[in-house]
Amino acid sequence: MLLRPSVATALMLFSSSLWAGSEPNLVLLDADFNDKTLNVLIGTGGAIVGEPVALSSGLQAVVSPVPLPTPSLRLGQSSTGSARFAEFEFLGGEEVSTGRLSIFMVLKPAALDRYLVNIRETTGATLQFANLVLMNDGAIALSDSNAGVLLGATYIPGQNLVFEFRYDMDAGTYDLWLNNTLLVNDRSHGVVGGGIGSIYVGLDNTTTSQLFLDDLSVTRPQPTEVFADGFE
Ligand SMILES: [Ca+2]
Ligand SMILES: [Ca+2]
Repeated sequence: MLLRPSVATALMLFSSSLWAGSEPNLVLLDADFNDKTLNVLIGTGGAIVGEPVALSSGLQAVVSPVPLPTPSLRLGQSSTGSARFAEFEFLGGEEVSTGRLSIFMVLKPAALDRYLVNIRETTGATLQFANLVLMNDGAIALSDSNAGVLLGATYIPGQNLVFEFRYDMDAGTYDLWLNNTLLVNDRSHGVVGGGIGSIYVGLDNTTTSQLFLDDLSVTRPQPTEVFADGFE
């Protein structure tokens, strides 16, 4: 324990020296919906206010006091026929093409149905950094620019699904965690060039049920976290 203050000081110095000059935003998005008006359609003010930048026409994206412990975003649609999404971007419209990036979210599906999470560039949605599909048989599929796989995990209605995508943009790979279990390690996303700047969370064209989204956050993991691992 006596070493802790000096370690902490070293970490602070390490961190501040590494970031000196550029000082990038460490938190690019933090959407927890806790300060939003309940039971009305979410606004589209963007990351600065923890809101999406756009909602597909016909998507019902309402801030709900239940069923998660704090307010969350309930995604539903009144008719099938189109896949519909809430689109989130990062502070300042930033697109991340180097370093590390963590994308964290909590999903709670109301029933077995088809729910989608797409990770894309800032403007447009052609660079497939990830396509996550919760399928209507409870299976979970993942693809990107490379061929898809069925993950070794399933979901059940009402379950809290804590997903975290951890990208290494320099290596062109990512890890995917679900409820603290590593599902995919160092998978190549296959995208050449470009960067990550948007997250689409939504419902497929056949989906009739609802998906709750909370605690969507995008961060650059701090070098101190990597550094600290060496002392454990
Ligand atoms: Ca919340
Ligand atoms: Ca890894």
